[in-house]
Amino acid sequence: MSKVKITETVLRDSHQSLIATRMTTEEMLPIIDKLDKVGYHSLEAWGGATFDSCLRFLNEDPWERLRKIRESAKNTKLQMLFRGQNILGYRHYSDDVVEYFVQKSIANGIDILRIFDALNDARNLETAIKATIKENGHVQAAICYTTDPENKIYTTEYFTNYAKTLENMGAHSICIKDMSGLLKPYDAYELVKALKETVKVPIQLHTHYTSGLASMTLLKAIEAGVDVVDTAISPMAMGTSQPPTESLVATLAGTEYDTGIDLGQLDEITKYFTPLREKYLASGQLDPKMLKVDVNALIYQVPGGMLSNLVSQLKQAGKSDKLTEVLEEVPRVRADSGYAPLVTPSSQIVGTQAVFNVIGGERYKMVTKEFKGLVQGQYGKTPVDIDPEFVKKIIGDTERITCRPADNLAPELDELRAKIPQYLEQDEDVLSYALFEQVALKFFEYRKAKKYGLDSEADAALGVHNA
Ligand SMILES: [Mn+2]
Repeated sequence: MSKVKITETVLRDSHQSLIATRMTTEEMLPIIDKLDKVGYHSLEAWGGATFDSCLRFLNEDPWERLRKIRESAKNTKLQMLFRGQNILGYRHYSDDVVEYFVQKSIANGIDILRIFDALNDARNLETAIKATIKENGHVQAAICYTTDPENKIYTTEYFTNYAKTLENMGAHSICIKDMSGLLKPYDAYELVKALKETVKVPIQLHTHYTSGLASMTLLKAIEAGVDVVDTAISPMAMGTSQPPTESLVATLAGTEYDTGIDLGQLDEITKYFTPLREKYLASGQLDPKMLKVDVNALIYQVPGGMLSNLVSQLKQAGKSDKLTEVLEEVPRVRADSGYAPLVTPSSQIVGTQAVFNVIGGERYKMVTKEFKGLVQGQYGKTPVDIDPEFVKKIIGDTERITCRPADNLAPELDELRAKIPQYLEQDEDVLSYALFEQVALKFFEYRKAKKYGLDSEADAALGVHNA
């Protein structure tokens, strides 16, 4: 049995899950050298939320962050999360934007791209996979893990079939992406065993501690032969984040799964992040509520983040008493609309429609634009076909999209560049603009003001961002 390898998430998912992605580059840089010496399989360092947060809240250039991390992490692979044809955004982009984004990510320091699609529609991964292979990057194709109440759709066979498809498309490894902490230990054992029998490439497991299962789930997955697991250094672990790195390393030490990682070295990293955790707690950025075990995800099969969205939508509408009704409506809306895994953006689309169905007094009396898009096929093919009568009820005679949605999109890059010549200071700027238009423009303004020493304007821009 080979050693288990570890991906450390402290630079990406752990602070995304615990402190709304607010860790700054300045807070990261002093510890990169030590992280680099541990012997991790990889450092997860980049993704949609970190990119967005850099521009929107931190007045940082996300590309600059990546280059700085790369500079101090000379030995360890850097990994990012990539939403297939959505890149790091919320809509489908044309192929030329996807290809250019992949090229620039790798040129600036990314080694491994973890690529997924919210509907597990393999066609939405095609372009990103091809581009990554072309740039000599590592394609980690991810399966969004989810469940259905009767275990009829998301069966072991569903996942092994999808993994086989992804391997045939050129994936160098497969990730089970359990974004909501739904994967239970014995199910993980069975799933990993089945995947190991189906595909030849390494299997990695990503989960969240939210429902309190994650450390047990990793252990059972390891016993089933998983190759790599995601963990977070303990001050930034547990709650809605990943299981703690140190505990797993200690658990496996001296066994056939020994990670080879030295606990003493990890302790130095723990010591670095402990005062930062205290700082986040004191400032309120880290809410102790995020740290408690939340079994709602298992009861209602909705992710923790989605649950808090539903609560706040109902509160805004003055209908907080309707939460139970909404939670009962979510699985019905999900069933009506093709049983998508609940992850960005499908979780928001299904959740909001469930809220409308309950507070509107009549189901589908009000239908959101995004829900119509999901039913129409704008996001790709849903895991289960939608009943034609329901389709007609929601989109009338509008034609459905059955091809890969990006096949309908003309190249966008040149047009995007032509819109903002005055702001382009590096090749990558057009990509920041493509993904987060207004937010990127505000950042470009801030950067310009700062560069030319217009301090008052720079401060004003900072104020707007933090509002
Ligand atoms: Mn995650």
